[in-house]
Amino acid sequence: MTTLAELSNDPRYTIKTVTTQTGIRAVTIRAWENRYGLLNPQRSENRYRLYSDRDVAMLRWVKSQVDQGVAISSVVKDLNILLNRGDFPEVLPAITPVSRSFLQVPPGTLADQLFQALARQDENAASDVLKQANTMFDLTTVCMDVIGAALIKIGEAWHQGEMRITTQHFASTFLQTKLVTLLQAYPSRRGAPLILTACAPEETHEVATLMLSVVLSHHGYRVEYMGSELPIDDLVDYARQEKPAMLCMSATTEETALGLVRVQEKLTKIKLKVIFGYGGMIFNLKPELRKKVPGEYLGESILAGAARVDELLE
Ligand code: B12
Repeated sequence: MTTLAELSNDPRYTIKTVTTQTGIRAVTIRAWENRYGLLNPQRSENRYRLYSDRDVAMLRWVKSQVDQGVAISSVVKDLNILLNRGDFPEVLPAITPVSRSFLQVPPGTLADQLFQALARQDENAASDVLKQANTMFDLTTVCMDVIGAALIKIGEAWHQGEMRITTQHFASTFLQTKLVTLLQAYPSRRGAPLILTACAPEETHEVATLMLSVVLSHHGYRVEYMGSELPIDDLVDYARQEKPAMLCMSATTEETALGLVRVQEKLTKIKLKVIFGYGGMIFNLKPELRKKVPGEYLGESILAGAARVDELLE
């Protein structure tokens, strides 16, 4: 991932803009500056504070630490130690949505640029596009509208024979790694329920499950992403051991959707008290399949699914 050191230090944004980009109130930003010496923004001619891209990213990092329960005084102390060592933290996308009026480039354009860079197997250019996305957009937008959209373009290019398999593997692995990093970057709520996420048996399409995992972890849950092509017995055995509140799975084809019935049967057989939730492309294309798969159908989109999980685990 990109570190704060790689971002511009040019003074650009007023405190009002920074508030929208970070979700931190202006009064809090000023209090952190006055009490703890966090940031020393330059001033415009009329004495307004002006923040740089690096400042904004630093505030997001500080907020992510505070949200994990670390005292602001300790966060600033830790940050200063890191900066003095030249050890800059990673750039995180904003947790709160960024107002569209501040966006210089729409997310779809960045998804196109990301796709083009990966199609050329140009890792540096792809990292630069993601760096820009992380400074401009909130987590959900980076995840769904930039990384997710680029992954779909890559899959489509492969399906249409326009992209060779090695490039598709390189590009998919690059982006899936970025999604996993996002999954690990956000703190879970203290005592939050554990959710296991996995692809349906024999399902090879992983993107939706990974994106669901990122969004659920952004909702504060402890999420363990189990990946694809898991043997059912092992998955059920792991669930018995870990006792998650929920098991969420995604299926893209009819065949893999029907594999979910077997998972549900095994869970029932061992009488595990877990909510079994599912969704995926094929349940949107063939809604009648929802009747065949027992458990909780979570909805037609990842965001709808995460909202349903909130209701179920409330
Ligand atoms: C990317 C992709 C691939 C990649 C997968 C990379 C990876 N590791 O994930 C690659 C190139 C490997 C691939 C391979 C195959 N693919 Co493919 N692939 C796609 C593509 C382009 C995008 C799928 C995707 O990731 N979408 C992104 C996610 C986020 O979208 P989504 O799954 O629709 O999810 C939305 C909803 O369904 C819902 N949702 C999804 N899951 C869940 C879960 C929950 C709990 C909830 C609430 C909601 C939810 O939320 C999302 C929206 O918010 C689609 C075509 C397309 N344009 O959609 C074909 C597609 C899915 N693939 C298809 C097929 C058949 C295959 C193959 C099995 C066969 C083949 N030869 O083509 C192979 C498998 C080969 C193998 N053994 O690996 C078909 C599936 C047809 C069907 N439904 O039966 C499609 C539709 C292409 C087509 N038009 O024929 N594929």
